[in-house]
Amino acid sequence: MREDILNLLKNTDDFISGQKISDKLNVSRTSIWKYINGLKEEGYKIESVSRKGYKLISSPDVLTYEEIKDLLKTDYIGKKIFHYDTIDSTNTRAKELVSKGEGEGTIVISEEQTLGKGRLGRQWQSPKGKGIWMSIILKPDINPVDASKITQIGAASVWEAISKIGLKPYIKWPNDIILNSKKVSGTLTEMSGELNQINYVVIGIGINVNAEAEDFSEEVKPIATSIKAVLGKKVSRKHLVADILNKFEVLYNDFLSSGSISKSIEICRKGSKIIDKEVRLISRGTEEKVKVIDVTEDGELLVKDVNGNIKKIISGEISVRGLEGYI
Ligand code: BT5
Repeated sequence: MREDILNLLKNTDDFISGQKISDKLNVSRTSIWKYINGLKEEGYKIESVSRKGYKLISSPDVLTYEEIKDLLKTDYIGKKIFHYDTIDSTNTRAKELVSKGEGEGTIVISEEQTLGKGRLGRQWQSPKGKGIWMSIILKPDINPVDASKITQIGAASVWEAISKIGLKPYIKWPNDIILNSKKVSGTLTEMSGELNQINYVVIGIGINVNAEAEDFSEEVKPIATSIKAVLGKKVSRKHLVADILNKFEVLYNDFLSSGSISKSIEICRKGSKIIDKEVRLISRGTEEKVKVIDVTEDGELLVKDVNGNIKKIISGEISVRGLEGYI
């Protein structure tokens, strides 16, 4: 009923009377009043004028399906959104939901994560209402070794959406999005499957949208930034979510039909700043200095080591750092 009332308010430009809502939805006017108060508590600004009824003035920036649906151009990505106020990790929740039968395209979004996960057991700080903390459930019929390519599709989609705001992000292979030399977004792709079959892939995307420096720990502060910090003003999270999902579906469909992520790689190359640069590759405690040559059509990093040998590095358990520091 709450959704029905909200939909009526959204679809009416002017006031809608309590009587009209009552007739349409077959609900008492006292109940309507209660629902309206509930919506107001959630942050919807609703004007109530006697004899005229109710009018929706503005909606809160919450990442519920109702707030995002009108901005989506997708066929199946984001057609179902599980929204939480607070949760341990959207990736963990997404995996639980798949085991309960949730299918391709379902999204989990939380306003806050208390145990947000980075790669390799690292932590992802996810302050309340300040970012996009979301996971996409996918069930691609692909070879499990190709699952990591989906990270590149995610990174390309986020890069495009942030660029659309007018900023100049770049992609630090394989999963970081950087603004002004600091990390604004990261992607964590998790997979369950057997040797030659995928059960599911969960791609978790974290973006610092309206976060302030104080929202991060002392350790993360020097390397993290947010879109607001760089742009100098708040950004609508729901538009950003929709832009990412709209782009993601196009690139993911292309991958499924062609078997290639070349369209995403094109974006990753365009957005990459490490091509032609010397970097340190860090993996399981070992470090190697290499020169980056390219990102391959399959999403691997093509590098030249100190002995002049050319190697392909697959994402997975590797981190890339600049020679002087994080970037
Ligand atoms: C990542 O890991 O960059 C993947 C982050 C994925 C987060 C999303 S949010 C939705 C979904 N649900 C989850 O539980 N996770 C996903 P990695 O490359 O390992 O980077 C982690 C490192 O980035 C940490 O060790 C910190 O140094 C730093 N960090 C932590 N929180 C950050 C933040 N909010 N912004 C920038 N850097 C951060």
